[in-house]
Amino acid sequence: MKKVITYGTFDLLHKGHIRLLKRAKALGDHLTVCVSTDEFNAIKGKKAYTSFEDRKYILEAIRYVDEVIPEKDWDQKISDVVDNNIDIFVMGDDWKGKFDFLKDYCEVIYLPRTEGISTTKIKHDLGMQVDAD
Ligand code: C2G
Repeated sequence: MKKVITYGTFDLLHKGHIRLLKRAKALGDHLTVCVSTDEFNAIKGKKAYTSFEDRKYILEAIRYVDEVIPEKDWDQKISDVVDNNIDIFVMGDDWKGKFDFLKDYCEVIYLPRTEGISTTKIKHDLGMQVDAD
C-alpha cells in the first residue's frame, strides 16, 4: 500500500484544497492529512475561522482523505513520515523546495496550486479580517 501525506490549515475549505487532496490521493492508495492545530496556526501567523476540531471533522468527510492527524509544530514531519510508513510527501508548489530535506525519507512532490482561489481571498472578498501574509 502506497501511503501519501500532506499538511495544511484547510480553513474555509475551497476547490483549491479539494484539488490538492484529490491529486495527492491519486499518487497512492492512502492519504493522511496533517491539519494544523489552532495553537500551531498561531505560530504560523494564521488565525483559522474554523476550529481545529471542525477542520478535522470536515477533512475526515472528504472521499480522498483516509486519516487526519494534528500538525503541532514545524519539526514533526520526519517522524510523521517514518512512524506512518509514508512513501510520498505532497504539498502545493507555494512550498516548493521548503521540505526537500524529506527526500532522505520519502518521495517529495510539489503540485501546482489552483489559481484564483485562497482562504485569504475568500476572507477579503467577504470583508473579513485577513492574516498578515
Ligand atoms: N492549495 C492549493 N491551491 C490553493 C490553495 C491552497 O493547492 N488555491 C494547497 C496549498 O499549497 C497546501 C494546501 O492546499 O498544500 C493547504 O493549504 P493551506 O491550508 O493554506 O496550508 P498552509 O497554511 O500552507 O500550511 O507544514 C505545512 C503547513 O501546515 C502548510
